[in-house]
Amino acid sequence: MFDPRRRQLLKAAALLPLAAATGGFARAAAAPAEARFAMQPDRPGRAVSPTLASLSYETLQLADPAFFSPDNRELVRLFRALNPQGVLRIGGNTSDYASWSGYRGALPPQPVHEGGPQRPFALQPQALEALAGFLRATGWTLVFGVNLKIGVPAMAVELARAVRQAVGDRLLAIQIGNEANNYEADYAAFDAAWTPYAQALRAAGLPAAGPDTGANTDWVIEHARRHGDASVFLSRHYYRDAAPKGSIPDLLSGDAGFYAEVERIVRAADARGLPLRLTEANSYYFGGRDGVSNVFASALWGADFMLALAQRGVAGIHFHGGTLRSVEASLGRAANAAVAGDLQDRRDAAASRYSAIAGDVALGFQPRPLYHGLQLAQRFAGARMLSGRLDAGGANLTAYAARRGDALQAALLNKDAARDAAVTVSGLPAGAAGRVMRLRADALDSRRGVSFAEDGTATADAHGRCRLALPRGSAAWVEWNRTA
Ligand code: BDP
Repeated sequence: MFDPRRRQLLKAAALLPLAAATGGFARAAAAPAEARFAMQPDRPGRAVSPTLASLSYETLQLADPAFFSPDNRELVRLFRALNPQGVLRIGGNTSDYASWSGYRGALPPQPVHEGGPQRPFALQPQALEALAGFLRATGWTLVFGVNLKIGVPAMAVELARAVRQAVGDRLLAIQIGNEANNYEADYAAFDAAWTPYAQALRAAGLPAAGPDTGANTDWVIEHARRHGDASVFLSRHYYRDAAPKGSIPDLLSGDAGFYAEVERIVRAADARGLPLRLTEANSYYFGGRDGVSNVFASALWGADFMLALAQRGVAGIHFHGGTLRSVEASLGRAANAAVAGDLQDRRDAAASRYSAIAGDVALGFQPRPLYHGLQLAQRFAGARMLSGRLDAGGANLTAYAARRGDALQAALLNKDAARDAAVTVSGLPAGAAGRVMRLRADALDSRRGVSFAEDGTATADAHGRCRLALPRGSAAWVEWNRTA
């Protein structure tokens, strides 16, 4: 069994004598692991959706129409560079506090969180217009969540109509309620509240998806059974744990239990011919963990998580983020963003801790470490996953393989804090020329200096084998073409 705490201790012990000699930082610790990854090109798996790398933001982010706007060029560029066909999900806790400014009917008073900024707000038409321009500029489509908590289907449908009028066929689906498992007693109560909304949306010709539950696999399966015929996709959320429990070893230890749940949902989704999307996901809820969610370890986690799920048939994963203010408000907390430091530090501080993109409208935007991990996994978009057998040689490694046309590709992730590895990949065409890109940083806890960039070539030998060095805390993506 992987014992992260012991690894950390071993690493610390091994580094002590070296640290002095190398000015405090040393790469080599435990003996390098010899790993083998046998790709099986004759055993194809799932096709990877082009919409795999997707993002999620709070509805409250729309309170500033300058955020999701075609004029917000830096954000447009970062979205496009991540995925030219991504899906933006607008929702989160604040979607269940949002109303439509154009609605003229009566609204019941909504609960205001004691002492915090989690309070009702009205969406303005300018925000939807700007959002439409942002979607056109990025090429992204939209999943939009409406307020279930308030219990007024008529208001929600007017808002949904306004969204569709603004964004047209870029609207993929409307979702009803955010993590209703937190406020409805059970699935039956949720379904009773949800159904009048769904009927009103359908009558207006608007597409629906759901159930957008927090962590209830059973709800998703029951929802597929009852409403699968009228759904665009099935959805649930994922966070590994609560922020106070977060740590780098915990994050990098994988989540086999969740993968098994996903397999259950995908069976139900397949039976209905529906895609499954994780419409909100990230490392640790309660806004993410500083020093974990926003450092290089999160990039390795994000890439591994995406590929593990793509292999199991998940069509898209919406990493939640946005400004610190919007996410803290979703939790009923005020944001304390004032920070000294250079522009990079200030952008970092202005963003929620788990956001893949840091910054705000005033300061501009920059990628977080996680962003580069998503870029690596997104290289599999449009390819077909292949089976592969990994012998990790005792290190904390994962590996994925895929085929796109004639080319084979692999992602090799060394999530081990202590062990460098060498991986022998087999199953390649003899002599195939491989192009290597590496995801790396100085250390797992680096906030800066993360890159995902070209790093030379790796050519298969006459037996179709290729050996690659994979330093601890790094990943490689390689694409081999048939002709050398
Ligand atoms: C999710 C909510 C989202 C929060 C997030 C968190 O949908 O609004 O921001 O948790 O706790 O459950 O970080």
